[in-house]
Amino acid sequence: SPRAPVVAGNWKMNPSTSAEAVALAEALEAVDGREVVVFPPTCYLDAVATKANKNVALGAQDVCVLAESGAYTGAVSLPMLKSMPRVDYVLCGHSERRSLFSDDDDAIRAKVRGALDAGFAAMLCIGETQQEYELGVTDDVCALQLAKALEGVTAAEMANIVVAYEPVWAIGTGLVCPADVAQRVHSSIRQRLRATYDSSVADSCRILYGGSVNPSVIDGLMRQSDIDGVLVGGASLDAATFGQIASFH
Ligand code: G2H
Repeated sequence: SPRAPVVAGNWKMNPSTSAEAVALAEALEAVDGREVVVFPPTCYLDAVATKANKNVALGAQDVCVLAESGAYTGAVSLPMLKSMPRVDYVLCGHSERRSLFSDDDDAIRAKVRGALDAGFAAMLCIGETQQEYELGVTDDVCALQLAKALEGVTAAEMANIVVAYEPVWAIGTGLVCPADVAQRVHSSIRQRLRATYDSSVADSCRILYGGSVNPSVIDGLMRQSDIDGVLVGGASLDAATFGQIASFH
């Protein structure tokens, strides 16, 4: 594929201490020809930036776009992230943000817009629930989430968007979406990008798979023509395991 593969690690609300976060950061390895990215908790970003291999990119798991500063207790703004060293990405629309923190389509669109305007790349997560999967509406759900989050995003700005397809039923469950099923959805997402934008946007946009990715399934996933990388949760918390995933064949 003409697209540089991305192997991203979403640490979620882990590890429990900054000492462990630093140890994990120090153990991260870059891999030639692959973009390795990690999303640590925001409170560890500075320490991770200091310790991590310079060829590993960093991202924030979330951002508050209500204001740049002010009375927003607990929130971290885009300028704050911008002032941190080495932060390139903002994760937007993760299913845990959607389900546990009430991030709706409008909020996600605002975060994507804010991230792009502030000069970050946005990694946009979309994906259907188990019920939607069983109803056979996966493509429609993904198309709608994609359309809403990317409303107003231009073809030129699409260079700074990475899409992550994460079927909710495969997240943290150990149930990996079969590679051929994921390929079919990725192809449908790329088709949507082609219809909304053009072939050049569709052919250059990286579409990652996420959901219980582990070393035993990575090669099968990466052999699919429309799977351009992975977003790894649980398995990214062990540097050796994450390194194995990043060194897929
Ligand atoms: C999906 C994924 C990372 P896990 O949320 O974003 O997590 O690999 O633990 O299923």
